[in-house]
Amino acid sequence: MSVVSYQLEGEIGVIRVNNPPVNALSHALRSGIQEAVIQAKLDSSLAIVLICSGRTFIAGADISEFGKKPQSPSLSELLAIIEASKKPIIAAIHGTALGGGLETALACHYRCALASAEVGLPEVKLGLLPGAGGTQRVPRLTGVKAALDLMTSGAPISATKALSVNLIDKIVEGDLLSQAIAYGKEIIAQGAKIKKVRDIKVDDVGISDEFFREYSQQLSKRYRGQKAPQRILKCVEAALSQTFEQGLKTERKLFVECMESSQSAALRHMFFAQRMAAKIDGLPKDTPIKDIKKVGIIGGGTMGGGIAMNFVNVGIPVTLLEINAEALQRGQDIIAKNYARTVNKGKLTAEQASARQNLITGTTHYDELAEMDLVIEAVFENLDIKKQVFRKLDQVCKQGAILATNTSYQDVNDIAKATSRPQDVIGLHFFSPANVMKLLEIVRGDNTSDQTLATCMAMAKIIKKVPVMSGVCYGFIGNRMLRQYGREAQLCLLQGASPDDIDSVMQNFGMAMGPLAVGDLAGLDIGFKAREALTAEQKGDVKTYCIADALYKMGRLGQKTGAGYYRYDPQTRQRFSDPIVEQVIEEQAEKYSVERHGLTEHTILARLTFALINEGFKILEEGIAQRPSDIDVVYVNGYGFPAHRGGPMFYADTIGLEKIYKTIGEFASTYGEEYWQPAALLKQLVEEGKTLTQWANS
Ligand code: T1G
Repeated sequence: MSVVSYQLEGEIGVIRVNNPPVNALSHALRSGIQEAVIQAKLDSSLAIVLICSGRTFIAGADISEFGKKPQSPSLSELLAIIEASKKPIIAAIHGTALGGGLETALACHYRCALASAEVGLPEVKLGLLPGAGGTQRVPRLTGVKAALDLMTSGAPISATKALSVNLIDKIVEGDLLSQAIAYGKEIIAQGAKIKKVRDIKVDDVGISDEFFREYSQQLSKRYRGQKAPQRILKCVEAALSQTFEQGLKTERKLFVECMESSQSAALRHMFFAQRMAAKIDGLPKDTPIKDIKKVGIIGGGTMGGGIAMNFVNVGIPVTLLEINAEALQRGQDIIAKNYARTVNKGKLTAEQASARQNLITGTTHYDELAEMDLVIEAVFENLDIKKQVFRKLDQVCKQGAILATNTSYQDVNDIAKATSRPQDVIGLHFFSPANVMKLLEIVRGDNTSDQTLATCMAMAKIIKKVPVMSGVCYGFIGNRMLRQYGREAQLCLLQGASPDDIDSVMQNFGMAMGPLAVGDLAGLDIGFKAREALTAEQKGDVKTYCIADALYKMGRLGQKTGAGYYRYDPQTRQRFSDPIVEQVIEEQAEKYSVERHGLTEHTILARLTFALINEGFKILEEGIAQRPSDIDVVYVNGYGFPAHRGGPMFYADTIGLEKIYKTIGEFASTYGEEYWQPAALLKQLVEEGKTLTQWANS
């Protein structure tokens, strides 16, 4: 089936694109449009409409073609042909005209769109820049600042907003094709003028070198370490200082730099990894999915309240259960405070916030959960308490209700055994703050049914979460790996580094926050209590957490007490190194006869990241994660790992498995073999000379 068709409708030639699912600009699509434009040139048409079937106008270049041998016509070649047409071409936009899709519309002479349509240039999210004239055409229509905001944010804008900045010429209602044809006839009646965006001069009023310098500084702060945003800025500067053709050449040069960068390879990897994570190997495509119309949540603490918000935000009513009226009120107050914050930021109106809160019914009676389709337990992180809750749920909930635990660590199989319906039991591990963090670890128990699993994967998308399936182990995927990363942070402290040494290394690497600052944010009591629940064997070498334990016992719980690994300004919450902490570290090192030596940044980075990666290999060996890219999705969406490094496992291939394996061997001899045992899979791939990506695709 051809992805492009052409037919004459009166005096209007109609080019129809049909390349599901998003009309991405594959080679076939580019060739098809080229042929159609040439055909229209020769027939009796007086104007041409370019329209797409399916759910959206062209949503961009075909990302899956990147990195492969380019095939003519390139997108730029095609857009030059469109723009050179002697007959006006009208782009008829619906859905989301993104990236190369919007650039195609901008090469047309007119643009109309449904009011529901959106347009955007998300290339920056892939470590790229609009490489088919977008950096040169957009400023000519919108002006410099609006163009930079559009291209460096990568966020789509509504048709109304697009009209206001001249990206589209007309908003139409009803049937897009007939409206676009009518618009074409209007244009013909007005002389069928050819309006080329390239002929417009950029409005540079108020745009100085200082403007670009300041904008560049803002971009450096917002996109720490990323190169594409700065290159977009350079392209827009060229749109002011160079001719259109020269500007296209500048854009091309900088686009190729982006395309060839490891940052773009990593971000493109993350684009597909996130979509792949939603696919469960071996789960039949026709697995029936249950309707989730009513949700019960047990526990109105920070987590329970945040979880509840995810559902009412998409219109699903929630029954929130607490042990007594006071606790319930506290839970509802947490939710109210969260919404008030969102309203203050202007992201919601007060009416919207209140409509959502009105979808939450509080109760202290389990019987009220009898008709729930899904119940999520978010009580204290204690296995016995959780088992009691599930025994109760087993008694009151209707047959077929999905019973989920939000546990971070406990064994989902043990919890399932507390019920008579283990097939309906699953883990839904949200990340705090649950109404903000995108990641949702979906923990499949030994007896979790395909239907329960498929329903939760689908539900995740409805509540706008990024789902990753995990098997059952201590800490699932994210927290299990985090323990190794945290362990090395603690041992680096004991062996010679300061909190700031470690956190600056990891922040310069691109982590949102360093591990010790994260500890202070979460509260050192959380970690201490989690360690208290461990067996001696699970705890490992007692000196590992001696500093964290000492600070906890001093009442230094982190930001909440004004001091932890750092001291915090009570007003600004700015953190400062604290000599008391240095003293605690020295005392603990002496207590455990550990000689402290300065650690290089390279050593700190290698110890923390390779500990993370090595555990990731073990998780893959055990089948806890389906594929390496799932682990990357967990770390980028749940732990602030820089997306432009592709997640820990993609990063491992970037570093090279042999180098990691050898370094782990060196760490074993320097720091002891207790923690530095290379994963068998890592050893195997090094011996086979394979990358992790090759292994995953084999
Ligand atoms: N290329 C190839 N495949 C794509 C694709 C693309 N651009 N966009 C989506 N897909 C696939 C996706 O992998 C999934 O496949 C299916 O379509 C549905 O996607 C020269 C260089 C359009 C908002 O960055 O933002 O143009 O998993 O699950 O949630 O300047 O897809 O079903 O096999 O995301 O409804 C710029 C990326 C490219 C847009 C729809 N464009 N796509 O969201 O569906 S670079 C983008 C999206 C470029 C030019 C530059 C979203 C969507 P599968 P989905 P959705």
